[in-house]
Amino acid sequence: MLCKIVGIPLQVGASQLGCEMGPSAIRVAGLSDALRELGHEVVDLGNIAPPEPGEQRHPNAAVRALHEVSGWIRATTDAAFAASDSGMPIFLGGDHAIAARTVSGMAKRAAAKGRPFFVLWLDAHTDFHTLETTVSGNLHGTPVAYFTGQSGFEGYYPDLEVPVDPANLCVMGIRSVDPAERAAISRTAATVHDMRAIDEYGFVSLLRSFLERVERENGLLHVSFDVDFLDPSIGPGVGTTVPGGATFREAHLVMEMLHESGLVASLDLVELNPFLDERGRTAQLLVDLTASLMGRTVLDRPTRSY
Ligand code: HAR
Ligand code: MN
Ligand code: MN
Repeated sequence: MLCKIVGIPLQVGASQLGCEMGPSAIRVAGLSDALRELGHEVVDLGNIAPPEPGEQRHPNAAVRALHEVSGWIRATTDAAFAASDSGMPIFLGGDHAIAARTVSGMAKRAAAKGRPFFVLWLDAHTDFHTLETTVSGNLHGTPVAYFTGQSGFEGYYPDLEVPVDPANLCVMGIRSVDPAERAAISRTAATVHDMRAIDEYGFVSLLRSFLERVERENGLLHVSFDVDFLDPSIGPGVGTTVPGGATFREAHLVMEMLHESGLVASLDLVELNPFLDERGRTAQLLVDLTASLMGRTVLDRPTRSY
């Protein structure tokens, strides 16, 4: 597989600065070498250039860094669409606001190929705020609402070319949802597995049924991996830790199942904040998880064994 690495060092979508160092830390932790060891070809396309400075205000006075975030989003869509012409793009964040457009760039790619598009969102948070409902004003809490075509982004974020059908969205790992997001996402057809559901049914059965659907419909799958999906005890390098996240083995199992499915077309690795990390261990774990997603196994197993 040809892997295309694209860095998107946006940080002002989060309240705690530092995500702009995320792409560097993931590179330093050895992503390219890990992929090459698995037999993949790797092209590092470098980082997307930052947008022009400026300012834009929103009636919701809480909203922070709107011009900068929307500028990055604008720059990212084209990059995501272009990078996905062949091979598998791996987008290195940057805070999760970048997924507003990695996802919509990939949705555009799927539409160009005439394939249905699916998103697996691995996160402690649903990121389903609009510019009106966000209370913190941190725009990394908005990408899912944006790319599924919720209203309230018009004139602020770039016009959405191909919205993602919420019915094709599966969100896993959830344990922190604001009241407005909770109400809004429950009005959609999105599949949302909070940690309670995962405790009860396990990742395997919940993920398997989603992957079976993607396969049945010959879909293209984008995986958006927020570091805070992980339990803080194994992934401390993120500004928004929430207790009760995925364990080391659960996270690896998810990645291993994704590999076996053969369905993943693109990946985001977001929210890594190297300033908060402990001697690079979260960056290293992200590289190891990506290696699992790309085929690293403990022993040989028959493929598509799920
Ligand atoms: N819902 C909260 C807010 O809007 C927290 C959002 C945090 N988002 C991320 N990415 N860290 O998932 O402020
Ligand atoms: Mn997120
Ligand atoms: Mn999160």
